[in-house]
Amino acid sequence: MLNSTALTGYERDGFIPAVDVMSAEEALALRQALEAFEKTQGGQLAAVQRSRAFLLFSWLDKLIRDPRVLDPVAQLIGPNILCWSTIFWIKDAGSKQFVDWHQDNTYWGLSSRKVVTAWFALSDASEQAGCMGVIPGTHVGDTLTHEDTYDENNMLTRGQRITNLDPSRAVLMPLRAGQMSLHNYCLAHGSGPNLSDDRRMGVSMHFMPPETSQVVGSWDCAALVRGEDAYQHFVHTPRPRFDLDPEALAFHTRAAGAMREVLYAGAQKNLSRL
Ligand SMILES: O=C(O)CCC(=O)C(=O)O
Repeated sequence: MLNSTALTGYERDGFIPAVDVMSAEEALALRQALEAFEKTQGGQLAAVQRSRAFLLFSWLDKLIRDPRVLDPVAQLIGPNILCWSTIFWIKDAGSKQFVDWHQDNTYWGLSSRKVVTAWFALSDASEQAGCMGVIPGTHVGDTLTHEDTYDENNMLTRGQRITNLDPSRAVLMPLRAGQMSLHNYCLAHGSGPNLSDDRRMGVSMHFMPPETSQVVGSWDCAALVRGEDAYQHFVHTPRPRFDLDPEALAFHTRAAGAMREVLYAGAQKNLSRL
């Protein structure tokens, strides 16, 4: 559970840098499950497999419901919790890929400011490996101006970036495999390239209270992972009984498509990065 210092820090700064979730061995088993899947298809995840993969992999379906993840999240957003999406963030060793400074509330179409991202490390995300950094306090006040650059190495859907930001205020959030960071999705965040000799592998899980609604997309879904949903603004997703369960797989096609529609709304180009 989060202590009062962490909770006060979250209110003031918009993030909590490192929370222990599980041992490095347990996290390694999840990494191995993902890498075994990559092997079966002869290479990295396809873009569409990066998003909402809790509908594809039963280990990820379990992670978004794991009390070690949800107990701290409940302290931040309350007892009733929907998981809007998950996204894999994998930077191979030595790759030039980076994530420019951005605020997720600018393009997720969600009505609430109370959305929290739990970024879980499947491998060590050190400073050298390009861990995430945040700009404290940017989760309150006006949203900052963004521009779409379509930069080929920027992993964001449109290669977006905040135009006028002082990166000297950044705080880095290195994580060991098995830890997670928590940040409010209105907080400016980003990450540099992976200069280590191992893959930097993480999955972000995006949790929201059920009063949230989708204001951009025409149809959207979410997993009810704890408590009750008195609002029913999102269609509840099915659970995969096993990896690539055909029923959940068919739902994933629609769910990933709906998310892509939201993320690319109003963009000049669709780079199909998710
Ligand atoms: O993995 C990264 O470096 C960035 C992740 C991110 O932007 C997010 O979780 O919202």
